[in-house]
Amino acid sequence: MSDKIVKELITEVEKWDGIQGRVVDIADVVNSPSYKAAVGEYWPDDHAEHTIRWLPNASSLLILAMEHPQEKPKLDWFDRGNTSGNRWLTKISKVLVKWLHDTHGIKAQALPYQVEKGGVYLKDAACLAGLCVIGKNNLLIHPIWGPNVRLRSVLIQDYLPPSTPLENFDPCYRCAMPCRKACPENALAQGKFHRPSCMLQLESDRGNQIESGQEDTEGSTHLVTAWCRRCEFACPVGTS
Ligand code: B12
Repeated sequence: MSDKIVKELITEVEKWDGIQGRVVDIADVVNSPSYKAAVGEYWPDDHAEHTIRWLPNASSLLILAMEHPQEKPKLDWFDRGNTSGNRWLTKISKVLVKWLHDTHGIKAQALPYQVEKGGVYLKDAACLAGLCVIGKNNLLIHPIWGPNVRLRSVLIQDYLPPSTPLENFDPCYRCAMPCRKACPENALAQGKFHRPSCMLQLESDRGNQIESGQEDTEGSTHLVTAWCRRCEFACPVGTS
């Protein structure tokens, strides 16, 4: 029965253009490498203590991946504290929460993006769910979309059978790794992602906003932050 629900759920997710979904066991997610690396950071022993309280005894997590092609840069433009890509994924998560409830009587909860607010480490969850693998650019690599993906998650109270990680997909094997040379702050030059260097570039992006091509409510030029995506775009994998 629950296999059938997962199948129906995935069909429901994939009715949206450029969206894929997979189910993962929440216990595996909170034991994944990012949680170990980030001990003490945004992750209290009792995760009910986050800004939002998780559904009690939740068992599963639905991971949503959205294709974020290069030719749609606006999806990533940061404006009024969010991006339109993230707003779109939030909307989809809420529709799916309602669908799970109305169709199967299953309680679910759309989780926030930020880990400190009760979100999960999305890359780890997407790897475990078999949507992508982690590449040498420290980003997820999707078999079709390459690193041009954005994520979101929905916590599900019932246990739903999880998907399995991808096998036989090793996109960085024998790659010359142009991603490692693409970073203007050399955040990948040592072979391991160096967060403070990446942050320098993103701070610079924040300080150098670009014109969106629209006007704000007062008729002035509307400015947005276009975050650096060079480590994404350097990757040879993907169609977008
Ligand atoms: C905080 C944050 C940042 C911070 C810090 C990033 C960091 N990695 O430390 C800053 C602001 C620097 C940043 C930068 C960027 N970010 Co960011 N970020 C996040 C956020 C909110 C949390 C990530 C985090 O703190 N991870 C914890 C650290 C410890 O993990 P980590 O460095 O990734 O390393 C762990 C994994 O690689 C894991 N791992 C390694 N191998 C394996 C194998 C398996 C099987 C598993 C399960 C795990 C695993 O183990 C490592 C720890 O030991 C997520 C959203 C979310 N809720 O998850 C987005 C997110 C990761 N960011 C994203 C993006 C796109 C970016 C940028 C390209 C900027 C941009 N244009 O938005 C850059 C890319 C930098 C890079 N090459 O990694 C996307 C990634 C999409 C993708 N294709 O992977 C996410 C998922 C958000 C989204 N919109 O969907 N980010």
